[in-house]
Amino acid sequence: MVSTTIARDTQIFDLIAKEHHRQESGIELIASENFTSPQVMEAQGSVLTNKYAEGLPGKRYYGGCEVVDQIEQIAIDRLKELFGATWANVQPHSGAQANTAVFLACLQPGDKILGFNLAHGGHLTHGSPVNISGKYFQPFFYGVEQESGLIDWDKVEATALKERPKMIICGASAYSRDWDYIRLRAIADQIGALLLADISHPAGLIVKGLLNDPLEHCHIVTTTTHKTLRGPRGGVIMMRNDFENPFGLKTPKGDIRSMSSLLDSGVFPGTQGGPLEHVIAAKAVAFGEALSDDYTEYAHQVRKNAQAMAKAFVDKGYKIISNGTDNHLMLIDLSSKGLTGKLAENTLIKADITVNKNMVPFDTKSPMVTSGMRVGTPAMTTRGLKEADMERIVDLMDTVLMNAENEAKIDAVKQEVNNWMAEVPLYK
Ligand code: DSN
Repeated sequence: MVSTTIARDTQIFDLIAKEHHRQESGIELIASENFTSPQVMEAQGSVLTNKYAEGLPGKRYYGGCEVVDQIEQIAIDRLKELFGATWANVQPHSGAQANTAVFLACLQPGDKILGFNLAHGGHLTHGSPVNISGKYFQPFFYGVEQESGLIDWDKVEATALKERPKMIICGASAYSRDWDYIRLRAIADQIGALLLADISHPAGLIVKGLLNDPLEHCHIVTTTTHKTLRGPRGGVIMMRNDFENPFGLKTPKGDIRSMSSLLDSGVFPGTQGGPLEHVIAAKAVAFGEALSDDYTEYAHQVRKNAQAMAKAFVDKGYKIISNGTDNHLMLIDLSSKGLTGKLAENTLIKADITVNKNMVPFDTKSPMVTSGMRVGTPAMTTRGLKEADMERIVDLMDTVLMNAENEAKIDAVKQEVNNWMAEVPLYK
């Protein structure tokens, strides 16, 4: 039997135990991280990891897929219900994979794409020259206004009309405001472009109606499943309405293909092989959780906490890009406090408070130093914290940041953080 003949890998399991302790004992503010439920991890750690299932439910290239077919279909159905989609593919291994599959399905090498500038809060996979999206396609960018920190839709329109991209991409990694999908669709329609929304960050707030609905207006929507959605690490692609591909791509028989069939092929065999059915099962569990009333309450609290946190930072004289937040995160410009993002990240971690350094729009510092930090509330809201706790977190962060050279003060904050987190255990 496998279980009795293989020695336990204590080297790895000891490290997993250490990581568990790190997560339990610290304050987690990375906006893209969250804590899944035990049943999500149980599904992901199941025997499903043993199964190959290339293809789609009912149309596989392997035998023995009767059970995983049911699991994947449940994941698809729950996701469609959650977002009001009519078509979904739950196989992308990540958000980057989901986006790459969309590009393969919709574009030809060299086609123009227009995305939100990475240096202003956009994402690597929306045209960055170091990513396949910027190497295989011709990227153009829109950004935020220096004064307001907001996207100017008129400028997006002007760039779109000038460059005439085949695809406009909206969505961000570090933008705390909502998106005008109606306006973006109107811009896309003027030039016959496809509109892709990558809602990886705010997806969990969108499903509860706390932010504008991208599926109503965007041709295609991608998201990761592990940020506000609180599922396993992974990606998905969705549409509310299927349509014929607008650029005339035909099958070998000469038929015009529907966008859903192109997207399915963009995932497999286009950019992936066997789907991770254990992760898909975990996605199904997470989508089921997200359909619950408990999750509705959670999503509302994530946003209330972000607003309380933003106010607490502003009250202490910190500059938040765009002066506030509509979603779960905020981007803080630390330059007026005489700090860099790198110093903030490295100092806060000494007190077991985890954030990430982040470029701010028009940053003069390199991506490895940066002038800002990004913070978000999804993880600590999962932990049960409320608005008053956000004020306490900001107090602790401010103490650390204003005493970056004072090891005794930082150590005292670390003690407080560890004692506090022991009172709100993550996995009982
Ligand atoms: N790296 C993720 C984030 O932190 O936002 C996006 O891929």
